[in-house]
Amino acid sequence: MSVNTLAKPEVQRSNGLDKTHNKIDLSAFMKKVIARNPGQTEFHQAVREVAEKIIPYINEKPKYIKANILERLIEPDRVLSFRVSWQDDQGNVQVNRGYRVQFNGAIGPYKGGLRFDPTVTEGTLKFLGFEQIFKNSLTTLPMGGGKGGSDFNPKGKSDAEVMRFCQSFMTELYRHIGKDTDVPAGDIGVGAREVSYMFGQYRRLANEFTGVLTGKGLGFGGSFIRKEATGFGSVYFAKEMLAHTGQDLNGKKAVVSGSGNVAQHTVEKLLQLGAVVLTMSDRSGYLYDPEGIDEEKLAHVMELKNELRAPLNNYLKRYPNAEFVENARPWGVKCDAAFPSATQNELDGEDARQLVKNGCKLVCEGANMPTTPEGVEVFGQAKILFGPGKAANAGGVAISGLEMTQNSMRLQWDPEEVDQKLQSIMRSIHKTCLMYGQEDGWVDYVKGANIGGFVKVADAMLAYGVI
Ligand code: NDP
Ligand code: 2IT
Repeated sequence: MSVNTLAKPEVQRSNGLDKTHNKIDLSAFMKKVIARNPGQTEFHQAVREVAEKIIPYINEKPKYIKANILERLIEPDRVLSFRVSWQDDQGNVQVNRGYRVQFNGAIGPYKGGLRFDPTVTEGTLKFLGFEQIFKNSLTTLPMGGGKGGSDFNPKGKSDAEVMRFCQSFMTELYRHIGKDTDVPAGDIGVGAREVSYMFGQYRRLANEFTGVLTGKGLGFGGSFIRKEATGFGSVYFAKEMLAHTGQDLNGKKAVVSGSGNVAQHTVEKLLQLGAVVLTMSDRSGYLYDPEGIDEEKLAHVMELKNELRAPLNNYLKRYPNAEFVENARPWGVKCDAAFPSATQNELDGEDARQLVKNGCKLVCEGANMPTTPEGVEVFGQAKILFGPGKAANAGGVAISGLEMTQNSMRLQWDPEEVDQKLQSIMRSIHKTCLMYGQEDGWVDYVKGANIGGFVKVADAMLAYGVI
């Protein structure tokens, strides 16, 4: 079989293809990914996790090898980077960098959130945009993968400063997005306030009211359940994994990290399904409430985080029986189920061993790539239920997709209808994971999600020819 980029043996090797069998070799492939994307370690990590599962699959499918699909898939359609100048409350001119990674548009408009956090780099957004391709494909909805954001830090900024930043950011971004081109939403540091400022500026610049951003307010084009969807969806996914082994969440002890959008609604749904929630966390440490974080306490966390924008340790002022452990993560607390819902690489090999040792039987990733590769390996060896982010947290973008649908139809479905659709999408993602990830007496959800997300995108790329 001939492969167009294999004219010379040297090229063949650097391509990661084993020249005798025309099969892709993982380590040669990764060597090239690292050389072509220097310093973008999170992107390397995300690609490796996918490549490990996809390569054995496509090595048996010459059509993908021949079309060099994997190498095309890891190269973004385009990466936009731009200056964002804005004035702070003292009148000083500040400069940040804005980005949008339009990673893959094969199956629909680019879709994915915006992250505002000082740690944001092009590599971070390439990792997130890459994950988003597979996640969006798993939802069954027609959405391509994208991600964007800025190294702007919203912490400690006034509403007026956040507004000026968002308006300046959108003044450049608006020419690159559109309801049928690219539809951003929220992520870390971008919630209802930021989406509203950005949508207001887009509407003003483009002079049109369209579904160009999702996560909008309910009175101006937002969908019911979008706010809750990532957290609810993650718990629905956990419920499916448990049901598959004849169990449920009732009475299970759960440890949750984060206290933002995803964590809050994960806790809300866990409580509704009878679980006992012992922890939440933020950048300063974790909260351990041995009596359980109930609805009333959760409402207080929401007030602290969403309205007062205050650190989580303020919880102790109202509930002094709880503990706050500074600069630590909650994985040492004994539990049946863990829901990492804060950020990437927040649960490492050591944490994973501790969880398994303490009897944890399920880990469901509300965040994107919260578990390090070593951690994933520990869970795999222990054969516990492990739901990777691209499957488990896909409920958020799924309801974003349905917000786009409602905007196109110019109507708004009621909350029960959207929640039903969310549950059915999470069930379908679980089914896809089973289809590709079922092993002897165990389900490899990482494999199932990666291959399940890959096939539709790869087949669309094949159909388009060489693009
Ligand atoms: P938020 O900004 O609402 O909340 C983030 C939470 O994580 C906060 O509690 C924050 O602490 C904590 N956190 C952030 N960075 C760190 C860090 N470096 N170390 C420790 N804690 C940290 O974001 P979301 O809840 O929206 O996002 C959480 C995760 O879920 C991210 O991985 C995101 O990509 C993913 N996700 C989000 C979706 C969505 O719909 N929003 C959809 C799918 C995935 P603090 O309060 O101190 O800032
Ligand atoms: O990581 C994610 O899936 C999100 N931040 C949500 C993206 C979206 O477009 O709703």
